[in-house]
Amino acid sequence: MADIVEAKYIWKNGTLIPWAEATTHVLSHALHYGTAVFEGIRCYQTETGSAVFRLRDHMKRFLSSARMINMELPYRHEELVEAALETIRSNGFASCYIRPIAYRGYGAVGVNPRSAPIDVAIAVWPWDAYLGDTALAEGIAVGISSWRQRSVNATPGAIKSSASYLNSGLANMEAQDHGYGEAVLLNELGYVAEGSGENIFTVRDGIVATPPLSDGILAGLTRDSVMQIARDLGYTVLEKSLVRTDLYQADEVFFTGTAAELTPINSVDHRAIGKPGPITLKLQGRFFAAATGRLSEYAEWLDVV
Ligand code: PPE
Repeated sequence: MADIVEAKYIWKNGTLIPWAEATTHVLSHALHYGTAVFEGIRCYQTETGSAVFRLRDHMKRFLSSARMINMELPYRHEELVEAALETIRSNGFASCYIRPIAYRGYGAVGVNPRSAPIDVAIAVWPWDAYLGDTALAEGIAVGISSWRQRSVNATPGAIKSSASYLNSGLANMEAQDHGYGEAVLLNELGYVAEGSGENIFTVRDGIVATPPLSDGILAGLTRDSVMQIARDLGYTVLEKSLVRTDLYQADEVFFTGTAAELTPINSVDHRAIGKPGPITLKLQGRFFAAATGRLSEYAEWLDVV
């Protein structure tokens, strides 16, 4: 969706190395079999310096994804947190996107990854609005994908594995081919799951709803933050299975994600939802205020760089 913007350094296996040297062999296991897990995190500029949004929770999810694919990372949580901060500092960005990745490297062929080494890297680069320049203010059109969400007993959505993102790529390419800004995937049972790289919410009659984790989605940290913000504002927030027509009938629909932040959805399958609604805009405003350190009640979500 975006071309890479190069930075100076990448953290790899414990040290900062020049961006151009962060390469890997073509026979790396992960390249052939998808044996990698990753994270996406954002660092925002705040009034008191740069700060990373929910860094500790992202690194927890990173370790948990790794463990679920039988990869014990050779770094502790605290070391990964510090490595991310060090990578940002060394590159001098006031705001950026952070991409930790752990993968099975060079040294084994065949599907069983266990004899391949575990490599861990953290890259950072500037990444603007994920779904286009007008997306945050005006919203985007989405379409239900003909591809189904990866199944909970195949490549579970709860594991942020590289393998899972072929599914996302297929859905996103199809959506763009059909003129939509993004895809919405239904799970194997036909319930609304998520976007190719976002969680999804509806608002109807003032009630905020989002699919439960058991519908096979990623436990999004933006989703979690927005649910908390909505509850703190006094809204009822339900985690409940949604069907396609729940999206058609909603007063408001929006996506959440680290890259997508809080992106309004203005139509689903060409059924108009309309301009970003009042609750969407209120939550979006509070989300950005929290992420940029303007709300003291959410200060614990930020780690100063
Ligand atoms: N679902 C999926 C499938 C997903 O990839 C993301 C993040 C989310 C939900 C939202 O999770 P969270 O970021 O914790 O709120 N997608 C990441 C990757 C995007 C990419 O294209 O790369 C992201 O937003 O960083």
